[in-house]
Amino acid sequence: MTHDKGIYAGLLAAKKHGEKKLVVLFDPDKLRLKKMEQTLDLAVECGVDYFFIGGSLVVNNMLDGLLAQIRQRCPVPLILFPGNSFQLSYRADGILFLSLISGRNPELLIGQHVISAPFLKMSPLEIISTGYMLVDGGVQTAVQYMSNTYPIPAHKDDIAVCTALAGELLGLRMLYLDAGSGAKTPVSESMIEAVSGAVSIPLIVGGGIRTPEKVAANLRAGADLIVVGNAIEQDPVLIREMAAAVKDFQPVLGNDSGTVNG
Ligand code: 1GP
Repeated sequence: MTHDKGIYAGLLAAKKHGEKKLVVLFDPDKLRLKKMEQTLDLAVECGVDYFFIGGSLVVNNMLDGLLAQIRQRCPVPLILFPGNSFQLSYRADGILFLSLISGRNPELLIGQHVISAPFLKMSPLEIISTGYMLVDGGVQTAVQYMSNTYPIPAHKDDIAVCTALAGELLGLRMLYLDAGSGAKTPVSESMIEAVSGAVSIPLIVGGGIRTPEKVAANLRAGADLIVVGNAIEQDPVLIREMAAAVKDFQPVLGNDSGTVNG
């Protein structure tokens, strides 16, 4: 049976106290062993909060192996971020049970969920239903092609807000605003601010984030979790700066007013 491992409860508590989270995304198809070990060690050293594991197209059958390798080396919670219903494993701690609410592809709104539900119901994973909102990032990303959906236009904050509201009202427990891996233009601060002001569930933001300045700007705009994949994969040492940007934003200890440093 599915387990509550406290991941979501932790995220809700963090949101309540204004604490922000840094997530590193690993795509099992892009494994480079040496960089991987360096990345894991840096993630532990810098206090990365979660790892997301997944990709639009996992072709190398390395998911279990990758999860085992990470687990052996570090204690950071592992959350599946599956591109399809083949990317499931009991070796993770939790899973984003994604509904692609920015799109109109019924397979990704409910079809794949029906297929994976019996597996997930029996699994030890903590299941966190998440409204996934793909936003135009200036290039056609893998997720856009593979999902056969249109992203939300980058400047249509109102569409993003209405989509997010619908997701929250449907009972989804988190929202993920994603410009897609390798996006040229990440999600704008204006869209993040509009969405975070409209809903009260935790907001994940990712896609094309390459600098600590953009991390800080997204947090100021209201993102609760920041996901970085490509940039860290290319230069693992960037974790230090990204983590420092998140840390700068944490609430001042002992201050109940929610004041932040950032
Ligand atoms: C993609 O949000 C993630 O789904 C991360 O994107 O690889 O561009 O950081 P990047």
